[in-house]
Amino acid sequence: MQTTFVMVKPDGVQRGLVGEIIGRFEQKGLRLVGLRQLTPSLELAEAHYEVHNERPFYPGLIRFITSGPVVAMAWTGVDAISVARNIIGPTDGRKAALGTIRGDYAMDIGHNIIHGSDAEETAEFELGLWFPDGVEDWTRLDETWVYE
Ligand code: DAT
Ligand code: MG
Repeated sequence: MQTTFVMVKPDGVQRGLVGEIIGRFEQKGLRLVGLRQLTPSLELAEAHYEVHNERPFYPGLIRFITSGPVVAMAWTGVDAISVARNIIGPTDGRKAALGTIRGDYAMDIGHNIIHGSDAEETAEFELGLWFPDGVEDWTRLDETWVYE
């Protein structure tokens, strides 16, 4: 089992997609172990996107992600990191395949609705950052039907 960090960005919240997005992860069979809504502080945003701090789009990205509420989530499942990235789709909404969240709802590379951790170390770092008190482990009874 892996746990991954997923975040609905301010555009996804403002466009009323939170319920739809949570539903997709939930229906896939992932287990929701953390959920909070907040407007990220500058400090939190800069820590989250530290790897991109030399990129030309970085100032705009920080302005965007701190512009309003986001919905931060932790999802657990077998290979949860890559499963979540597949549900999310590639970065550029115009190129992302229909059926992915970005492919279905995004028209932009910056305003692309949602974030998902890209590797085990990243997931661990991001979960610690957004869920400093940890996440809540619980038993989702239908996992006996989700997994063989
Ligand atoms: P992803 O979110 O798919 O992991 P990433 O880690 O390469 O993509 O970039 C982080 C975010 O930065 C991305 O979701 C949107 C923004 N971004 C990336 N490349 C960009 C670009 N060329 N122009 C504007 N924003 C960009
Ligand atoms: Mg990334």
